[in-house]
Amino acid sequence: MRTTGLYAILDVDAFRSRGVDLARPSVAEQIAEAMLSGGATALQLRAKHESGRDTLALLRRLRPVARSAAVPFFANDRVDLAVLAEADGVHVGQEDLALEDVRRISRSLLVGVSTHDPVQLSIAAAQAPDYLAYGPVFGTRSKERPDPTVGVEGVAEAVRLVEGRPLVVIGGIDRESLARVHAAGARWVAVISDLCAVRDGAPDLPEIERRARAFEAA
Ligand code: TZP
Ligand code: MG
Repeated sequence: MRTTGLYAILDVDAFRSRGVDLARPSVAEQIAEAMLSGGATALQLRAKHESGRDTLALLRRLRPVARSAAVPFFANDRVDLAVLAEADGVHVGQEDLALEDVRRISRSLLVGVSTHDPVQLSIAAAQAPDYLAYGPVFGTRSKERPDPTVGVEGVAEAVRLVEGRPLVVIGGIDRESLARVHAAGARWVAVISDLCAVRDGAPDLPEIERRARAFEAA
């Protein structure tokens, strides 16, 4: 797994709030293709308010898209859905199943763990997940009840703490702030909002690809 560049998160609510319904035929697939054509090194489906059934359907639609691009595909929160959809991995937060329990369910899933302060990060790092996530770096509107922001100083601290383990930073990162995040030592950034390009009620696919490339090339 490449752990640099862009970790693209396709977020159902973020697109819905901009008037785009991912359940419509081929919309989710086209957005994922645009993100991957732009060079994303990982893809996650994030569906915080969909039913398990609808989330699984979306995961199954996106599974072959990520496979064609040879990019690891992650489910969010739900280990059961990750297994059923044959995703490559699952991303779990502090309130989801613990890493050791995810491993009891599946030995082969890649596992990423969200952390929000240096203590959580150190504890998670000691358990050696496939990658660690840290943030929010900046203010974000993509998360309900976000933890306090860590800022670029927090990013630098996280980079020191993880001692070379795969680390993705997240939260309010856009094309404008990217240089500061890189300057703090981060090499892999996860993005929701700044990839949500929508025009006339439809995803602006060339623009999504262009934006993904901007994160990838930086
Ligand atoms: N975890 C910490 S911040 C965040 C998540 C899932 C949301 C990131 O979204 P955005 O729109 O890129 O700020
Ligand atoms: Mg979670």
